[in-house]
Amino acid sequence: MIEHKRLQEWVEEIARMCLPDEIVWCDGSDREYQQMVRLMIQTGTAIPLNPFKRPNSIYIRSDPGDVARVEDRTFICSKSKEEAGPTNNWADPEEMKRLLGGLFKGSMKGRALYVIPYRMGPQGSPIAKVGVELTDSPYVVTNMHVMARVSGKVFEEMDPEEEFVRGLHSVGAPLEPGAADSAWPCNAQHKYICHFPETREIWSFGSGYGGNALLGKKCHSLRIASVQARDEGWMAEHMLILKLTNPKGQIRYICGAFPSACGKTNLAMLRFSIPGWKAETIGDDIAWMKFGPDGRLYAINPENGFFGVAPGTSLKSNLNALLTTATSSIFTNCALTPDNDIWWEGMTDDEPEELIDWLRRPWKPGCGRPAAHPNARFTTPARQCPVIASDWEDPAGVPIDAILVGGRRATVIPLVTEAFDWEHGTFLASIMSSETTFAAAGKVGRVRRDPMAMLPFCGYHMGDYFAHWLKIGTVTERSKLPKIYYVNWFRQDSNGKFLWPGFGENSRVLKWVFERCGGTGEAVDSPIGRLPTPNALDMSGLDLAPDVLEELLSVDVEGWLAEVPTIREHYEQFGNRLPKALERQLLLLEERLRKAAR
Ligand code: OXD
Ligand code: MN
Repeated sequence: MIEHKRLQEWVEEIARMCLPDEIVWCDGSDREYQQMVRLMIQTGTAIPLNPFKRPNSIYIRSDPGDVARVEDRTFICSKSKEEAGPTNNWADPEEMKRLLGGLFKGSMKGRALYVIPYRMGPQGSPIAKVGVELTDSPYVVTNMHVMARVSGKVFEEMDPEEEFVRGLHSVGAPLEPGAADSAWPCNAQHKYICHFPETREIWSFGSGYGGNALLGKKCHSLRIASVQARDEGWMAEHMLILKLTNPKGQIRYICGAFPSACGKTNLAMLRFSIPGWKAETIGDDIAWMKFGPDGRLYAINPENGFFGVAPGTSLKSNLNALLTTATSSIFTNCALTPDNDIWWEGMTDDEPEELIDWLRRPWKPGCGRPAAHPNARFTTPARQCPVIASDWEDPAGVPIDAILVGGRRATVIPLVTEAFDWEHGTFLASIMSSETTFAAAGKVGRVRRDPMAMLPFCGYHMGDYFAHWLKIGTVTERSKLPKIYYVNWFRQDSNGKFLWPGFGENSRVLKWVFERCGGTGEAVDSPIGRLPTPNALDMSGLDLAPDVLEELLSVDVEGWLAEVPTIREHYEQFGNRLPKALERQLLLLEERLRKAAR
């Protein structure tokens, strides 16, 4: 038990509601992790993988009705609907607590209540924050061990008066005495992922999967933290953090905001294709940034591991992720090989001759079904990544030189565009769009505007969030702000073929960004921002037809003009909370495009 009165009172209060058989205070030790693994093996939740192929690793299949984040069941329960804004589902906090109180009542019967104290961020970091998740799921305990820094000591290290985020989670499947448990207990019919931003609370019911259940991740580090960041003058963003070193040994740090399953983990672990350059990983999903004493923005990765989308992770797309997951990892909804290892679509060039698919059915190549669920995941410790940067746990964070934003767009958006300044960059980030993926339940492949890749993760009114970004741009000297770039690796030709090779070749864009940050790197003004001049990208060793590069770096004036009314429509939803500066940016863009069209 942790000696902290407010924490103890809260745990007792929740236990009176949920009626668990026992309360287990977690310490984050390896012994505890192994205990949870043994428990999951006993209950049929987990299968140990072949220790000669995948040491210390387990395989888990979820319920088919519980495979992704559920955005339509995710609520921001701020005091007023206005505060949650038009992009969030809102529910009155008192009514939601009443409704959830009914569901949580007795929901942990027959199970243990695990108290998971954790810190998001490195020890001793002024940017880090503490949280506690109460859960009845051993799967959540093991995943939280990997993804957060779980330890009772986090309370010793913090000021007793300091606030901590309180997360409550139940799979919503009480066990009657003597009843057999299911391999993946959940309550697929009654999922609620609820956030109470004013009181820094999260109540999640019914789902055991990923971002719905590992509350330190999306719920705490993005939805609640975005509100804390607004209140305290910092930034909580859905961004990877990458460290780049050039052949002279100069270092730059870059963040990147991309929607779910758009290659953030691949970019975060990319292998530079230009000799002499080095890319190293700081984080693959979330960045918390605060101003340092020198007026620059410093970022930490609040997480401790990677919860990556498995399908498509291959030698070509992400060798480093494969190496990271070679041991001590959790695999969910992948396929199982006859020798008890895992496989997923794209992992190897040749498909295995037989597998057991994620739904426990025999699988053969050509059977017409994917063997792994498209949102199958690996949970793996960041420290195992062969290219983790030596300073990834620097408590001070790393100074950010550039921010990339972008989505998955087949048309219109060029390979890379540099914003004229922070305000223009905020504008570009606020209109970024992407085709939807399997990371969230719902229709796949639809283009939606996903500002700053935060559409599912911003814990308050998106118009105010834009205003917060603009305010950040006024706090320090312009020269100290990161430069902002709008990128698109996913442009296609008329036959649906990708124009840009992507993956490691994205280094060519990163090199240009690096050079621009140092005052070199050629660029030319265009109506949408600054584009690399024809020779500015280092294309040595890459066989790309000059007309393809030209197309990738051209401004589709007609296409952009056609976007303007849709941007206006996107902006209209924010009403009078849309900052005037962004309205002005849209008018300026339209004016520049019309001039270019003449
Ligand atoms: C994730 C997501 O899991 O964005 O990182 O869905
Ligand atoms: Mn993400």
